[in-house]
Amino acid sequence: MHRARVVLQASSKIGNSERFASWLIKNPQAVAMTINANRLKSSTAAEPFLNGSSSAYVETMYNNWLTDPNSVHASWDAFFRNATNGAQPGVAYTPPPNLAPYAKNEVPLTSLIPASGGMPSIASGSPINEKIIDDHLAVQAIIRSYQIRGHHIAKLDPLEIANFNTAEKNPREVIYNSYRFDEADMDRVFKLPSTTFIGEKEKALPLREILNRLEQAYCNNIGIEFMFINSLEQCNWIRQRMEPPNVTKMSNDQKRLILARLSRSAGFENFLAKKWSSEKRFGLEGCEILIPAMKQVIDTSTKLGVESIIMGMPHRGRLNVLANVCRKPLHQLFTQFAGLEAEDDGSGDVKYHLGTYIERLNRVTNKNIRLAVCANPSHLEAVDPVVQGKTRAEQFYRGDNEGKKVMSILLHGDAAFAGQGVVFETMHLSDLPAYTTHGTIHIVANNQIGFTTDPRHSRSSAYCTDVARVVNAPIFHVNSDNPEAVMHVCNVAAEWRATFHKDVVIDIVSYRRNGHNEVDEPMFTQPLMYQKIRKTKPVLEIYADRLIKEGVVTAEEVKDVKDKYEKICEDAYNQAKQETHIKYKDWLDSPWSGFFEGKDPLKMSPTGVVEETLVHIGKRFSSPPPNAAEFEIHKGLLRILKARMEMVEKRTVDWALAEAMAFGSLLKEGIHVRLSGEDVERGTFSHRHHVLHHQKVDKATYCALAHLYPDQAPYTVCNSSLSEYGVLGFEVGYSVTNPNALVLWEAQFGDFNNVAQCIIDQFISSGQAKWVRQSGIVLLQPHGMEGMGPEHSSARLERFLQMSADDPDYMPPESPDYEVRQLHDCNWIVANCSTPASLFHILRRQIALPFRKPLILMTPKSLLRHPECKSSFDEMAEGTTFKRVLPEEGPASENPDKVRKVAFCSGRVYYDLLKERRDRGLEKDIAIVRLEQISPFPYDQLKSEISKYPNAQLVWSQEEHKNMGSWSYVEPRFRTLLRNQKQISYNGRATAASPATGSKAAHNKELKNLLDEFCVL
Ligand SMILES: Cc1ncc(C[n+]2csc(CCOP(=O)(O)OP(=O)(O)O)c2C)c(N)n1
Ligand SMILES: [Mg+2]
Repeated sequence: MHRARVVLQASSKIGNSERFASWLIKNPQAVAMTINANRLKSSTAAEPFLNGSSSAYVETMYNNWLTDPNSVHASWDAFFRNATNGAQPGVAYTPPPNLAPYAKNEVPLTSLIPASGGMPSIASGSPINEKIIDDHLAVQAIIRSYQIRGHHIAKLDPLEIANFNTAEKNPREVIYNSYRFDEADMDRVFKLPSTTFIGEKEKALPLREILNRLEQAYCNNIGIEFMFINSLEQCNWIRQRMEPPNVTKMSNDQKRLILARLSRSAGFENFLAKKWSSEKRFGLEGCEILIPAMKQVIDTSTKLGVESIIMGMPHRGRLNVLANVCRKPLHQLFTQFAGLEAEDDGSGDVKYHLGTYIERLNRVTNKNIRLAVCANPSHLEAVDPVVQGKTRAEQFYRGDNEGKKVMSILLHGDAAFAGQGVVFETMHLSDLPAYTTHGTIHIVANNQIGFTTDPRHSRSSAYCTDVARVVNAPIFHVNSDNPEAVMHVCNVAAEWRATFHKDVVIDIVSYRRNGHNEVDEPMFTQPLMYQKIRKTKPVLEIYADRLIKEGVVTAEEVKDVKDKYEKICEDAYNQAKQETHIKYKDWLDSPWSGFFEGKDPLKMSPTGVVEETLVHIGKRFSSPPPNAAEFEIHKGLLRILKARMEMVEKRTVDWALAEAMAFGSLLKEGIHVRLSGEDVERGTFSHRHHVLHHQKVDKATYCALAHLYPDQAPYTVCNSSLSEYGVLGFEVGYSVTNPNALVLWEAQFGDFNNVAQCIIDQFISSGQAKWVRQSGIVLLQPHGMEGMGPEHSSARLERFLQMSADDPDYMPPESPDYEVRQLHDCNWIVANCSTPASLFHILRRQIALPFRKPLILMTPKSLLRHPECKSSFDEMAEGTTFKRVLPEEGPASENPDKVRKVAFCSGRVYYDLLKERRDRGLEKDIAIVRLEQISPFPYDQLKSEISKYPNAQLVWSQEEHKNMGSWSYVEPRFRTLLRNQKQISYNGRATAASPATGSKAAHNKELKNLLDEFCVL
């Protein structure tokens, strides 16, 4: 393949600070050019940067020409023919035989001929100097190279210590590859390709100007990564906003606004430092520009129609964001430093984890805006999916299907953004139909350090933002010391989100002036960096000086703004001193207006429903789509639907039907239901089948539960990405947005909840206690020892029970509202139901409660098809309720005095016990009592069960190993209940390290032992 190539004889080391043009002509070797003698044979590999459209274009043409010379334009045909025939440099080209107009982006070679300047002139029919083609291609390639790699040499780091691009020794050299032009070339005019906007209205520019403009756009204080985006429209959109000269120029008013915001941002940190010098606050010093940046994103987004913004952020600068972005009353913030007791319930959280919700007028746009910062745990980035779920939910309830009114902003630290896997999981939700929030603006407060660790030890990627590349998000790196560049990038990011509804990243490259927190000594570990920081002026000073020099503000004005804010802080400080208590409620991020008002906090609505409703839902759920004639369903499914219909006719339900009836009846009552998780539409165990697929037409589906009643609430059932941490976090966020929804996450197998442990511990178990924020989320956790090996048997019931906050030594006094009172006081509900009716009621009870509590529900696998695991409509009809305890109802209950053993159990083991007792003819001797709800512990109902059987020994039967399952939770509570008058013993597997054996034989043996022991009287 012939490739025109100009080779630099020797390369030289070029300093980053040198301007391209001056560097070029300063370098004596640059003018020494030779034409590659072997140009016909030069390989593609030897020209790594020539992978742009121009070189590819010539290559493709050449290859086409090789197979069919008529397939290329006649001028290229002539050129390739001459060149391959060994024409000397500059004579291979002959002008085209006709003068047909050139297509867009096609280069008329004659236009490249310089009017003068030592280049050979061309007369019609004479060969053209090949250098003209070479140079033209070189210019195109250089433009493209700037677009791809300009960020490598952009001046992004205010400290000038970063080495963002470790892969390339001399990135500038890579941008130009081996191309060099001499001084005379600099004034030659080159046609600009359609993929650049540096010319604005100009179609051609002198080379010098081309290079200067590219330098300005790509190598100044903004570095853009976007050329990996596989949409030409989107790439052009970015080029259009970043390439024209002076795009970052601001008006004087805008400059003054930036300065004022910067002054507040810095003033806030200074004030805290002054008043509470040794208190941890994770100050923003070094990245104060974050506040004006966020405000700019919000201003532009509001202008573009956004009305509500949900934010998630880590510790760094959080108080500043609450004060200056959300305008949280300053005195409320300052009371957090005062060590006051709380007025309301809960255990609270440290000040830099608290959330807030505020509705206010945006003064710049004069529009009302709602801002929420989600409360978060210390676990960095864990809040990301929660914010997304909350955003999605708000969009859903507003009918904002394109994300035009509600959006999210996620803030990140550089180390956490690169290090935490949940960032990746959250990014991958960004474009999924049931999870997208239509674009998130990510802002990285990149202080180039994580606690005490340098980037070179904390990530393997060049930038901390590389994770965003997987979703084709453009990434804008920007030097925090150039506030106007930062604001420009913020505007572009907000516009990008509003235009394409896709994620975008702003990486504010800054530094951390103090230690990780205010009591840390950074010189222990980063001595050189901190020597540099000590010599670096704060950005406020840099920018104020610049604006004073430009005559935009006076020094007095700068001082005035600063003093005024200090006075505001001082007044708030004095006001805070008057406070005697703090209120956790002041920090709620998701208020449920109208939900609690006027409700009896201990009154539950009924959960039973009229039979007509059960029949209606049952029939719809068991029927093919109304257009069944055209909608071809899989034959196996037709059989399942038929079996369902038979159950409805017999007034019975299995697990799947009971679940559908719970959902359907709630939908009828106007409660939105959302079921999310891996493969939930069909169900891991192929039992659910909520979405029927047309066997012949792609994407043609039918969901009966979405079409039960004309005025029902919407039903969402969605297969998620293969993520637990991310997706469960998302659903938690969704669930806290509106109490009138049943939001469920199903684990594929219960043990996969391990991967979401952070969400379970930090948000679900403790969310209300820390942040007064309730959630009624339901976790469906397939659980059961069925010989499937260690990883598909246990949902780790014991862990959930261990985190239940009820005191094992305290039995609440009996009262008529015992159940609801216990539920009110608990942190969550843990249950292992054994009947479809229990499932039906417990799901409905989530909504019947006058408050919201998370429900952790162990769900069955083999019971889904167990002939005995059925319930009658009678157990779900009007007037029926959830039974926390299912008493013995067989022969043993008729002669309780004769009963010699009462086995308490929960979940599927009941059916094993039942069979064994029947097989051994012990139905009069052993009573089996089921705990359908394990926590809160149903003391009241168990008490009456125990007293029913005065002569019986008591055992707790479980299929899990002794150090797992419910035993360690129920044992001390039974002890409290029995008051040492009686003992309860353990019947079950021995202790183990692994949740279940991998050997079927060992499994069967263990089960046999368990059942043998159960039958010992
Ligand atoms: C998941 C998790 N791991 C570790 C920590 C402990 N930790 C708190 S801040 C921090 C450094 C964070 O660095 P970076 O993300 O760059 O934010 P910065 O503090 O620099 O703003 C670490 C390791 C944590 N809070 N969460
Ligand atoms: Mg950092």
